Amino acid sequence: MCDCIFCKIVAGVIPSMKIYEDDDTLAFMDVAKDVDGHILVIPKKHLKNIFDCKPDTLNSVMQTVQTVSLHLIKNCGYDGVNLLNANDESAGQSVPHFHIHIIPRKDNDEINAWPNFEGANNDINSMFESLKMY
Ligand code: DGP
Repeated sequence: MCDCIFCKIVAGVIPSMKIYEDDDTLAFMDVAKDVDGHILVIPKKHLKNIFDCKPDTLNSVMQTVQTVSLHLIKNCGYDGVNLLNANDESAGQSVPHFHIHIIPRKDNDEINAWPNFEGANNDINSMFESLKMY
């Protein structure tokens, strides 16, 4: 087996608290204990991050993200969710198996789930020129 924590969770070698599962994806509690209800959604197949995923995988992962998020809203008393995702070590990815974090939110819960960026260094027009795809 590949030496990946999340592959071991998929295989049942490492226990996890499963929230939802289907043929292609798994949603389980994140062990970080950083915020109430922190959930991860992963593809069962080992793919490092979004750069490696084919459209079918992205589709199935995002469908599970939506299914779990709607469950949080309809059945668990939450009002919204933040979705967080890091791709590559440069972006802060610590587990090299693609995953989306779901952070359940309630009105006025005062959770800071959005980065406090320090401000852009470059003019938006020069950034647009360097980033545009056509
Ligand atoms: P990231 O830094 O975006 O790659 O997030 C990785 C997350 O994985 C982090 O929030 C903690 C979580 N995590 C790491 N090891 C385990 C584990 O063994 N079980 C569970 N449930 N979560 C884990």
